[in-house]
Formats: sequence, structure tokens, C-alpha cells
Amino acid sequence: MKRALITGISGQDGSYLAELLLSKGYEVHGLIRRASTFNTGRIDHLFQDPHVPDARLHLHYGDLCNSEQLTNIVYNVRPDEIYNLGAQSHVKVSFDMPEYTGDVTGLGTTRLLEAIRRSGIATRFYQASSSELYGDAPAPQNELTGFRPRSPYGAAKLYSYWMTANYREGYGIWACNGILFNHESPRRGPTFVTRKITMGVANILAGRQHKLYLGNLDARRDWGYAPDYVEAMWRMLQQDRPDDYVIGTGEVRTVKEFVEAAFGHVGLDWREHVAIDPRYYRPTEVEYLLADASKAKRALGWAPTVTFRELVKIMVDHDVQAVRGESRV
Ligand code: NAP
Ligand code: G4F
Repeated sequence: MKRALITGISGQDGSYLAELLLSKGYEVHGLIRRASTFNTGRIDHLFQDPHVPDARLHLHYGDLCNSEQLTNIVYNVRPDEIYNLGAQSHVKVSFDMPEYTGDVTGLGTTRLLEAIRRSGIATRFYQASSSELYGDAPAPQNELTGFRPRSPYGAAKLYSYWMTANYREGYGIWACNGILFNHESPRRGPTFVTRKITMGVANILAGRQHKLYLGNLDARRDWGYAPDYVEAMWRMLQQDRPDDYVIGTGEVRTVKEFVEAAFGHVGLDWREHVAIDPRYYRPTEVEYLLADASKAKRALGWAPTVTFRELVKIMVDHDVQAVRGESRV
């Protein structure tokens, strides 16, 4: 039985990845942060009582800011595969908390890579790199495009990208960067723009909210469906040799197009409900992200299965049902 460790298991991607690996027969270990309330809502349906002899999901308290515990877990669990998905992942928040973002999203990766190096275990490492690395580099972006990050988050991810590449080259660690473009789902955090819009639509439809306040509607993103993207992560770690891959749909839309599609799906006119609040503008914006994922298609046999329209429908339908009290993800 293969054993995997996932940091960020309580997040959007971590929860889908845990489902995928459990379905493939893996024993899955996840790093979670201690909180005063439960923060495992996205993985509660996967929970197994650890006293059950054949339990295959195990959660460990720890933090990417703390190397002791990372080293303990890596050394004691001795995973075959490690997926580093934990991060302060919000770009706008990274402008408010640049130092903390650097600590978690940047140095956290080094702490984990050092834990692997010092433990001496043979493991395969996945680093959750991001299209934010590209910043204002011209679109479409692929593995050969130069990085020009435009936020503390992007800069922290850039550091992690290069540490991953350096540990691969310097120490022979089997390590990959997945450079993933935006991917969404009904489990997306509510302050990212897609989920903020779909939850806003559901609340407006139910008469619980009248206005939805947003920032830059002109930014263009390549939005895919998160379960497709965790499949790509897994495929990267099944290759003969470690490499870096861009993952995205190759389809680009503006935030405004997402708004129109989401409101239009339930028969509302977005212009009556959306207002601009400059507080959601960023000091530096990434205007145009569009993936050229031809390498992943060729080498991993990976392709997205959900179109932009289908993604909007999945998310709006989920949130409308959730407001009616019928939610199930
Ligand atoms: P997410 O929903 O925000 O999840 C982030 C995860 O990181 C959560 O489990 C969170 O735990 C954990 N975390 C935060 N700070 C931590 C710390 N100090 N120590 C340990 N864990 C910590 O993010 P996501 O959308 O699933 O994305 C997964 C990864 O891919 C992230 O690294 C993100 O930056 C990257 N990425 C995402 C996208 C995208 O479009 N979704 C695209 C490219 C790259 P709590 O639940 O306790 O907060
Ligand atoms: O949904 P967003 O916050 O995602 P962003 O900044 O693209 O970052 C996400 O994708 C990255 C991959 O490219 C990940 F690495 C990162 O972890 C995260 O998952 O914003 C998307 C766009 C931006 O241009 C933003 O300015 O939407 C614009 N926007 C307009 N109004 C808004 C809002 N973003 C947010 N969060 N909230 C708004 O009200």
C-alpha cells in the first residue's frame, strides 16, 4: 500500500486529493493546524476512527512554520509521496501580511524539503506552484515563460519553486513543480472571486443579500475544475523522472464574464446587483493568465473535463441548494 502525506489537506485541493488517493488504495496522512474550532469541514466525510485497525486516513497536528513537527512526521510516517499544498494562498491577503505569507508559503517549503533531505527517505515531492509566478509575463504562459510575480504571494511561491528545483538538482530529491492556473469548485474558499460571486448569486436569489461588491472586473483568468487538477498532481508523481508542468484549460475569461454567466444562470441581471468597491483592488494586479498546458497533455495525458460554462453551473447550483439547505459536496 502506498503512503502519502498532504500538507493543506483541509483546503480545497487537499480534500479532493485525499479523496483521489484513498480511492486508489493509498494510506493518507494529512497535516492540520490546531484551531479552537474544527477546521476539517472539507474532509469530515473521509474521517475514519484511528482506532479502527484498517483506517487509512490519519491527521497530524503541525504547521509549515514549525520544522520540528514537519521533520517528525516525515521521519515517522516515511511517505512514498508528499504533496505540499499548505499555504497562505490568498493573493490580496498577502499584501496585508507579506512577512507571514513569506514564512508559510515560501519558507514552509524549505522546511519540508529539509525534513526530507535530513531524514534521508526516498520520497516523491509535489510543490503547489502557481500561475501567479507569471505575473505580468505575456500570455499564453508555459514552462518556458519567464516569471514576473506581482504580489508577496507570487514572490513567496517563486522562492518555493526555485527551492524545489534546487533540491532536485542539488540533492537528487525526486521533486516536481505543478504550475497550476486557477481552479475552482463548490469547496473553493468564499473570499476567492468565483466562490464569492456564486455565493452572492445564491444569497441574492434567496433575498438574503441585495448587492455584491467586487474589485477589478477586467482581470482575465484561466479557470478550471479543482478535481481535474488534483488528478494532474498525482500523475506528475507517477512519471519516470521528476519535472515541472503547467496545468490549465487554455480558455480565458474576464471576471465580468464569470459574473454575467453566474447571474445569467439563475435569470438575474448582474448590473442590478454588482457594485465596485475599490477596497478589493490590489496594489499590483495580474491582468492576464492563460495556460499553454500542451506539455502536460503530451507527457501526462492530462486534459480538463469541465468547461467554463459547466464550472459556473456546478458552483451556482451548489450554492443555490446550500442556501435552500440541501447542500452536499
Ligand atoms: P486553500 O483552500 O486556501 O488551502 C490552503 C491549505 O493550507 C489549508 O488546508 C490551510 O489550512 C493550509 N495552511 C495554511 N497555512 C498553513 C500553515 N501555516 N501550516 C500548515 N498548513 C497551512 O488553497 P487551495 O486552493 O486548496 O490551494 C492548494 C495549494 O495550491 C496552495 O498552496 C495554493 O497556494 C496553491 N495553488 C492554488 C491554486 C488555485 O487556483 N486553487 C492555483 C495554483 C496554486 P487551514 O484549513 O487550517 O486554513
Ligand atoms: O479569485 P482570486 O482572489 O484569485 P487569484 O488572485 O487569481 O489567486 C488564486 O489563483 C492563483 C493561481 O493563479 C493561486 F495561486 C492563488 O492561490 C489563488 O488560488 O482573484 C481573481 C481575480 C483577481 O484579478 C482579482 O483582482 O479576481 C479579481 N477580483 C475582482 N473582485 C477579486 C474581487 N478577487 C477577490 N478575491 N475578491 C473580489 O472581490
